[in-house]
Amino acid sequence: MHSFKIIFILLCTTIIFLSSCQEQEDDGWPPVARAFVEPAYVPRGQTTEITLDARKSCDALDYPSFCDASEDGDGCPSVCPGGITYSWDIPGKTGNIRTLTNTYSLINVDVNIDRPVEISLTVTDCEGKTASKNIWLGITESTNNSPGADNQK
Ligand SMILES: [Ca+2]
Repeated sequence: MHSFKIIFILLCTTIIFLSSCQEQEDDGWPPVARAFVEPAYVPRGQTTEITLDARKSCDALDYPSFCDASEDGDGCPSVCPGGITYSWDIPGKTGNIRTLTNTYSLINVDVNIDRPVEISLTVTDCEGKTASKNIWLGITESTNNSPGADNQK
């Protein structure tokens, strides 16, 4: 019976701890992460440039006015308050990331992969809240093996 008492006390402590955490919601909501990759497939084992686009990410619930609704804007800025920062995890990356905006919302990068990989975007708002989005980058066989290339000769 003694161990039941300890478990009960632990349970109560956990509940009190969790409820105290939930009271701290006044520093806002997490941002929203959106990410796209172009092209969606790269040749296996060949260094290929891809474009990663996170410009539709933003702190949508807290600062909707910072969300970029345009087709070819720079995306949400990395300023505070209201902005977000962008962090990419790119398996198979070779060389440096080349950013096309003032932030890392739109980047070019070379990759060389021999299997499909999952690219991860993490965005962080000014309150330190984060959101992540994973996107798959697939592979195609090299052109010599692709159906239709040699077979049409
Ligand atoms: Ca927020």
